[in-house]
Amino acid sequence: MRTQVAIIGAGPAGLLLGGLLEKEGIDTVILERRSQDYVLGRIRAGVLEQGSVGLLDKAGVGARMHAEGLVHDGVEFCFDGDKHRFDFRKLIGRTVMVYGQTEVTRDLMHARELSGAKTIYEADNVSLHGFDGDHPTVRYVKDGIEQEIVCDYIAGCDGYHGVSRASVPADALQTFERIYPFGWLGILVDRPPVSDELIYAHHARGFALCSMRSPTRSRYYVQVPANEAVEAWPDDRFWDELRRRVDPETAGNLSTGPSIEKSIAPLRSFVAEPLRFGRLFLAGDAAHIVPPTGAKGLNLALNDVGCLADALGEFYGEKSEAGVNHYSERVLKRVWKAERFSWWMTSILHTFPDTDPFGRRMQRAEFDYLVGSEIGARSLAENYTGLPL
Ligand code: FAS
Ligand code: PHB
Repeated sequence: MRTQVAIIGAGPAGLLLGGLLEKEGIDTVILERRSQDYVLGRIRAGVLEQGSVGLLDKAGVGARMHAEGLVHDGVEFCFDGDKHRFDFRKLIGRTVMVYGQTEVTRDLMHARELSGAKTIYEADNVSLHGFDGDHPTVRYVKDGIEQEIVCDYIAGCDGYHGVSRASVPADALQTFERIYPFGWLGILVDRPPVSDELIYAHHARGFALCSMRSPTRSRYYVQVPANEAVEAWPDDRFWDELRRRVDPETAGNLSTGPSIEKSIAPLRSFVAEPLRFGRLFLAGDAAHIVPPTGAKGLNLALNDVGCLADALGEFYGEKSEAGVNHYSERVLKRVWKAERFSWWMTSILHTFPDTDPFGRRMQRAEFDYLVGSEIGARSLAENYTGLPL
């Protein structure tokens, strides 16, 4: 099989890249290890920056998002029971879109099916070859038969545990990592959200987040120890803990019910540098990971492939290599700023086992500063709604 760009991974990064390149008339094949249903079954991100909304519109998949997504003007922080709303629209004239990653993925999959572009699900043993030369190839096994794709470029959109970054010689890559001593236990429940907007809660017992997917479906998280087992958290224990970490009004308004999904996500900050190796590019979680506190993971992934699609469009359209040569440096500048914001949000909102009384006062002072300073609040708003692409 021959294609112009072979994309590894049918998560939001791979699917959006495929959609944007197809719009430019660039031929792609996506190889995905899992089944379509498995990919759709993952419950992950929920908040889109305006830049991400624009990229999904550019790919022609924004209709359902605009019809069903929830535009939010702000978020609330709750610190040991004291609540404060940050009004992004008033502070900097920007908003965010609440629309689950599952729905983004579903819309991208549907558009790709309609375009007729090739996606190979349940592709086993994917391996990358010759990307340090001009004729890279990708091999995989489908239904027990070994296949090969000859291409011009390979886009590694296969997430943190994917094969793409692992295919780069270790001495060609520098990585930066911080692993947090806790995880997020998340549940999905078909009950109305407790609040019109997200509530990020800091409490001595740990962080909690009240989010949503629609007016009838809510998403909640509580911070748990890093090695916690989800089996230790029956629904009743989750609801009791969530009530203890939010303010009394929110606790009293919670509409609880049986969880339809429950899982624990580890938290880490991670960046690989650079993001280009000859004819191989890394994008999305294959390139970087942020703790979900700043709602940046999905948005960074979408921005990466927006840049990569522009670069490849220049290569094929204008025969210019400027974009592909600049991709890594351009993307990493914005990635590191989002890494900083995600680390900062995580640092002020979570309880760390080694935080002493002084450290807890510093966390409270961060909150009090944001509440009392319009400049501080505008900085929060600028980062949360997304720095310029
Ligand atoms: P993905 O991991 O989504 O997709 C990679 C795809 O590549 C997968 O479908 C995988 O099956 C496939 N793949 C892997 N190895 C392969 C191989 N060898 N061959 C072929 N295919 C292969 N972000 C937020 O903003 N907010 C959140 O609340 C949030 N919660 C998260 C919870 C969890 C448990 C995780 C893991 C991440 C969370 N994230 C969150 C971040 C998440 O949304 C990612 O940023 C987003 O999925 C990135 O998309 P991709 O880069 O496409 O990677
Ligand atoms: C979610 O709704 O899943 C969500 C929202 C905001 C975050 C993280 C997760 O910061």
